[in-house]
Amino acid sequence: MVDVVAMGETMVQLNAFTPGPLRYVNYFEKHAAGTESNFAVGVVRMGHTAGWISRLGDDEFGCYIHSFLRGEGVDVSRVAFDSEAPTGVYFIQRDYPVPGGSVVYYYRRGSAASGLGPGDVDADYVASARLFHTTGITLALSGSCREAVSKAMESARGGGAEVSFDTNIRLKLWGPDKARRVITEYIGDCDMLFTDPQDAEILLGEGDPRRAAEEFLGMGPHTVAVKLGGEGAYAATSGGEAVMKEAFKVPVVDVVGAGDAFDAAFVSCRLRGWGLERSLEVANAAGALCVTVRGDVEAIPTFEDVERFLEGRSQVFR
Ligand code: KDG
Repeated sequence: MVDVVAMGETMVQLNAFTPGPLRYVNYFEKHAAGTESNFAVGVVRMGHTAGWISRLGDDEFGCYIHSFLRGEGVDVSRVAFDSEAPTGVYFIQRDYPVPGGSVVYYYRRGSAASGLGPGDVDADYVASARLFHTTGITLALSGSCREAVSKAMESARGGGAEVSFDTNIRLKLWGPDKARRVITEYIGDCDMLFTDPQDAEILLGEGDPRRAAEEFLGMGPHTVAVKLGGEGAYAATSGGEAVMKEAFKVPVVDVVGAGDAFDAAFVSCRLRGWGLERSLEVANAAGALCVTVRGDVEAIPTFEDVERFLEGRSQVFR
């Protein structure tokens, strides 16, 4: 039994070592990355137990991801290996054409994780957790992934576990109309919803954080957090609370994965019963720390790291 169960695809990320178009990049750094497993690593760092449900290719990259996540303390007992389909891979192009930005290129069609289905979901395992988490990326992967999400959400709710969901719309995986149609069907079954103005615009035709949060709250979740990148985040609850927190200014090295660090820290604070304002501050700190280092999970902080960050007491020699 674990506190939190996350489900979705994890890929090998090949992060360009030099800036510019990928065709001219000769060196890449290998990382294990996937929004839901990033989240699982984040909640483990924050002091909870977490499990990850997925499928991996029975190949070198699958072995790498499996042992990496196990090494991070994530329970991988519900991960299946598939000998017929590969582990997905994606590349990150850096600083081009937008300096400071990243472009993602996926090689994941037909991947092992896109074959995830209801048979991969251990209903008792999910029902015994305190929270189940997934994202719009899993919903985009395939019909069987959507069935797996439905079963996991149903199991969670049946067992009294909360459901958290990040809209995470990736337009390289599906078009805005399908994303809206599908994601909207699932929002009513979520307790905590994470989104950003771009996704809110696609889902509601409303990118203003306050108005979007209000609309989402009317669809079922009791808590909505709207991530605003370098501007911070806004969160509101069905109980009438609402907080806006500015982002921490840090040197930005790699923005990919920051949203997952934010979600994990926010959920962790809420599971501890902390208030909205403190939760948002810790989540902003986790997102800020994450962008200072290459890779998705490497700089997702522990609570102690967040505390030191917030106190500004980090020391060079420890
Ligand atoms: O949040 C970071 C993820 O988007 C990244 O690691 C890749 O999971 C990923 C995906 O499917 O895009």
